[in-house]
Amino acid sequence: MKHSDVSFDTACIHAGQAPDKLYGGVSVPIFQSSTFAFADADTGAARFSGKDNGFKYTRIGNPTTAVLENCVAELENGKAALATATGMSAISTVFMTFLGAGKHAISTGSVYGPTRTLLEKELTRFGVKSTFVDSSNPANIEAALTPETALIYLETPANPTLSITDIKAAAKIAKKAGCVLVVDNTFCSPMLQKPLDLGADIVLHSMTKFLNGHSDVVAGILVAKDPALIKKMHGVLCQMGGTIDPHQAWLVLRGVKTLAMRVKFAQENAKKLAPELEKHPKIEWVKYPGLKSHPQYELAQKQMSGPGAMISFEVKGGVTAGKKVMDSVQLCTLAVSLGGIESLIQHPASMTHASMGPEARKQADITDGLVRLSVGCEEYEDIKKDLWQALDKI
Ligand code: LCS
Repeated sequence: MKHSDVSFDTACIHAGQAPDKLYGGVSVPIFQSSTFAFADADTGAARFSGKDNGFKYTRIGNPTTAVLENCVAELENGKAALATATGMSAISTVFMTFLGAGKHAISTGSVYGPTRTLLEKELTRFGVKSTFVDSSNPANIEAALTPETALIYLETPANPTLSITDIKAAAKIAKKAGCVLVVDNTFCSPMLQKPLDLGADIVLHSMTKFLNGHSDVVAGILVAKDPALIKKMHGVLCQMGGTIDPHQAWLVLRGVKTLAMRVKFAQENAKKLAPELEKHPKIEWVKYPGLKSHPQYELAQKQMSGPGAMISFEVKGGVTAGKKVMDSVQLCTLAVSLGGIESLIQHPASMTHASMGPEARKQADITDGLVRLSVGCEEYEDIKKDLWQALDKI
């Protein structure tokens, strides 16, 4: 059954999955095996030469992982996918595949801290240059192009500013310049945004977040419409070694079954919370794609099928007041990560985006007072009561 034949919500439960052929198990079996026996030496040789596509070694491929890859590829309207040990493993694989000495990358300035650090501090050691731009204005992407630009990297909505980039406009620029367009779709999940349909070449996720959704796994994935791109990245991943473990892959498959339910519920909570937060007398500003005050509100309406469950805000009184709120919540958990079933609150400048350093944060508009809230699936009134009592403590 293909996603095109059923609704997205139904596809989350069934995509890429059928009862197992041996015993009819409804849940996909976990093939917890590092290696796979060959019937004879010729079969082994055929598998390594690519004439036979059977499994050989779990770093190179695993049946449980393959089911997850087919499932997420379908949900993203892609043709092929490559699961990885973490979101950062997906990101480093894409960079190691398409960048190299003398090559140049253009990236959204406000990206997950370690993504920017990887480009800015690690890959520069290997001769890669990067330019970070406010990609919410596509002209900034175009202006940063050089003859060496090989890759354009977008995070939209961006972590943690929730700034939004026009994927279609960026795709036009990438196509004209002959470079690969990569979109980190972690904040939306395929439920709310389909970058491949908007012209991106590769979409990636930290599956640690909404796709798995239970704050109990770290994992990543890369998806493309062109299987040749996935094949190229698979080659690099096999050498780099950032393969997902089959048990982790199985846990994510289980999480994906409830993706639509979780995202809808959390998003409903966030849609109610954001305007109420915006009116609260102790709040300086709120950034949420579903608010008319969001600078790219119109674009969000066009590009995303919903505004999501991530909210950023600043409390009057800046960092000190923000810390008081984070120290005073009792239901929301003070922790990094996002997209879990539980509400999580954190301080990007001192936590997720600390590695970027103050200069890069300033350039990316990540203020010291910004507090990020990943709205979970608790009852709305319980979340609101908790936040309001924490705001009262200031
Ligand atoms: N992309 C985005 C947009 C992310 O938010 C993260 C992690 C990653 C990639 C990396 O994924 P990982 O390797 O952790 O699976 N973001 C985190 C955050 O905001 N808080 O803690 C982790």
